[in-house]
Amino acid sequence: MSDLLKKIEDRSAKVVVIGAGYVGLPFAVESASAGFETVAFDIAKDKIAQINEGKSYIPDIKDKTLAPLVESGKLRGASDPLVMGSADALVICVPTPLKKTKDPDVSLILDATETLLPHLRRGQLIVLESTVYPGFTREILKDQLERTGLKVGRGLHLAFSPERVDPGNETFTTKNTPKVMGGMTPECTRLAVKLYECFIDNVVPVSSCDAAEMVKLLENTFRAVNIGLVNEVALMCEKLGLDTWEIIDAAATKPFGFMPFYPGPGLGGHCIPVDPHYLSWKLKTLEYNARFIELAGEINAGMPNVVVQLLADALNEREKPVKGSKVLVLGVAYKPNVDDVRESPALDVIRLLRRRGAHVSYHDPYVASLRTNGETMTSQPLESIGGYDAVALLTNHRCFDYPTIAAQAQLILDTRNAFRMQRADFADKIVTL
Ligand code: SAJ
Repeated sequence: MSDLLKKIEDRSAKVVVIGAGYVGLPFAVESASAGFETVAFDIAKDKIAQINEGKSYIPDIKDKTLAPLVESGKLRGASDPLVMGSADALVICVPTPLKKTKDPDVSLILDATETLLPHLRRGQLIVLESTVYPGFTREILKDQLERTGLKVGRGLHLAFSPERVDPGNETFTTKNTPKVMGGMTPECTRLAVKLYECFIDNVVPVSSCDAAEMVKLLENTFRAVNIGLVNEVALMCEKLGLDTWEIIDAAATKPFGFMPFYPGPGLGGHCIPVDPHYLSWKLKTLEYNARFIELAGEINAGMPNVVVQLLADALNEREKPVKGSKVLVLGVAYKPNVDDVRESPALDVIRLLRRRGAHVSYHDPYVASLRTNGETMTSQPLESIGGYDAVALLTNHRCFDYPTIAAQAQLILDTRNAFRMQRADFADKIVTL
């Protein structure tokens, strides 16, 4: 039995998670909870300090879960790369955004690996969790690791496992969400599966790193393309004079062969708008044009314009130009009940409304302030909602008092059918996407 396998089985293996964000910290907590001495490594010293004080900065991880692990010594934060040398397993969980050119930005993975190289040693297992394009682990990461003279598959073990963390999801956690794992060799896969099975309920081996990378991209491309489809259905229903939400709700009664998605003001977050472009970029290098991804991207990216035009038409019906109108954007987070504004379509809607001369404010209880177009906006109180010429509901947070807002607002553009219960009583002032 390999030394690493023995250390996994007797829980004496040391685990280092590189990147203590919304993926890495929950992973580190599960690893430490399973009995492994675990280090959450991050270059952000404030995160490390909070971890070592038992203070979580990730909403899904409570202090009462983190603190005992830190007190017991099972989990600690570190920013000194020296910790990597004593690790038996290193799990890389750093962000992989897009560049402004819509090309993949894998620089944080490359930087993390450069930091690791001087400490890399025979017998270690490296698992990459950051979303990448198919072939990255095999073509790029493997070569980078082998610059040390060590060989993957001969003493060094390398695998890819797509992250499936859904921030705010209280049903599916790191522990109970099935985890796909693909290694560079069958032995790499076996060791990585063995480690992950110690603290994740269901680990699903696949044939290679490339396969595991593609699984992730299929999952999120599936969402982006279906959201693009349903946004186009909304545009069709508008032309046909049909109620999009009625159509979708009725279609969703089909107990098989259908999965509802819902139109909205656009596509936000750091996964769905990004991941499909990793796939289309890679296919372009193979002279293949991923048309569904491109078309869905166009439709989704066009939704902020659709929303602004609907609002302009509704104001026009009331003989009010957009220019000079006071508009309150209700909800700026990229999806309900979260505080994350990354890629939020609200940012585009605010920019487009301002370009048309509207005076735009926002209210979002999850987002106290917002940097947009070089200025800082702050969330405005709802008390004066009747003073706005229009309210644009972009994010349907659970906490909003929809009946009161419907009663007090002059005009509402509802892009999420959040006012479904108020539409009949206020049909004269609620316009729904
Ligand atoms: N959106 C729509 N209509 C829909 C669904 C989403 O307009 O029917 C919009 C949302 O408002 C948001 C964007 O799309 O702006 C993305 O929404 P999302 O529900 O996909 O949420 P994310 O970005 O947090 O996606 C994550 C993903 N998780 C991982 O990549 C590990 C995704 O795979 C999950 O399916 C998703 O969470 C989830 O189900 O919550």
